[in-house]
Amino acid sequence: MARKKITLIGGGQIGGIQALMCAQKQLGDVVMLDIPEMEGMVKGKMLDIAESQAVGGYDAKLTGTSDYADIAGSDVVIVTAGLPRKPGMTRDDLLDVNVKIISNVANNVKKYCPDAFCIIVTNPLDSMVYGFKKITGFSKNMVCGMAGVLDTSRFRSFVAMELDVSVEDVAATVLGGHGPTMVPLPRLCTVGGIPLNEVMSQEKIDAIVTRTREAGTEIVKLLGNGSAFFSPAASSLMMAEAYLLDKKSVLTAAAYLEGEYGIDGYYLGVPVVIGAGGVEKIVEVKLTGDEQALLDNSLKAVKTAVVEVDERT
Ligand code: TXD
Repeated sequence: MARKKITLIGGGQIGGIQALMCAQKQLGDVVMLDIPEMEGMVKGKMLDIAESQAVGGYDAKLTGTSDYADIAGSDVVIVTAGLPRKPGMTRDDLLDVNVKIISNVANNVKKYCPDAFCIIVTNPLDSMVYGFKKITGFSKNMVCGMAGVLDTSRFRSFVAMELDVSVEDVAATVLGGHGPTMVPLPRLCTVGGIPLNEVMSQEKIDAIVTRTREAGTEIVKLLGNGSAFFSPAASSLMMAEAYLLDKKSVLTAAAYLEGEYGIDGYYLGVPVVIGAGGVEKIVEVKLTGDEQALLDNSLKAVKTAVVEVDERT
């Protein structure tokens, strides 16, 4: 069987870790594309990873480029092209610059790999994935955004840290837009099958919900120059792997909604099944009135950004 081809558009902090993880997981050959000014940087990164393969014991062809012709025939495209946040910035502050970048990327992906499963990572996430789908015209099952896997991973990590238990035993779901209005659902969190509120006080649960909503900002403040990259890289690769290996994974992703959760025509983080068909299914959880109100509030924030994307695309 021929190797799969994975294209990473944007070879910065997240792109570099994604490339390393793709190689280590032997998901396929990897092309990393960046702007012409960064061609040396991406060629250098890919050569560096290639030179680690003899020690790591994995094989992949790794290409750094600024030429879109090199992405032709990709099975998966992951987009991180764009500016990251600096301390004091919100994700929406990136919209103006990043929507131009996403438009350029979308036009090229449409031209060179119209059959790829596309995972958008660039912020502000929910409006950037909306813009990408609008420009490419790709079907909704083949375009999704990565945020929920990361937000859920953060929530699970904080629960595991607090209880001093294996994070593998913590299951959770975080819905909504990727920003401070996201909707962690402690009601659906379990620790080894036991509901969270049986093993943790409400006060501590509330603190974890707040920390999860601000987790990206916490990292931005600590790093001082850029945003999280290890966990976003791992999270986006989990989605790529679900598609390439037809895992039918149940995870939270920004998916295009057409009536689900009472929302129509927007991308928002909801539980989905990802397999060989891309986003094969949107899982509809029955929410309480309060939870639905929080989701609607999160949509409001996303809608504001989408209006701006619509004006610019
Ligand atoms: O959960 C999530 N979705 C996220 C999203 C979590 C963390 C960070 N998230 C966002 O990902 C972040 O706010 C940024 O918008 C992206 C990428 O973050 P990263 O930390 O990797 O940023 P870098 O290191 O600045 O890398 C961006 C690269 C850089 O090399 C640029 O030269 C390149 O993008 N770039 C482009 N590549 C291709 N084409 C164009 N037009 C282009 N413009 C810039």
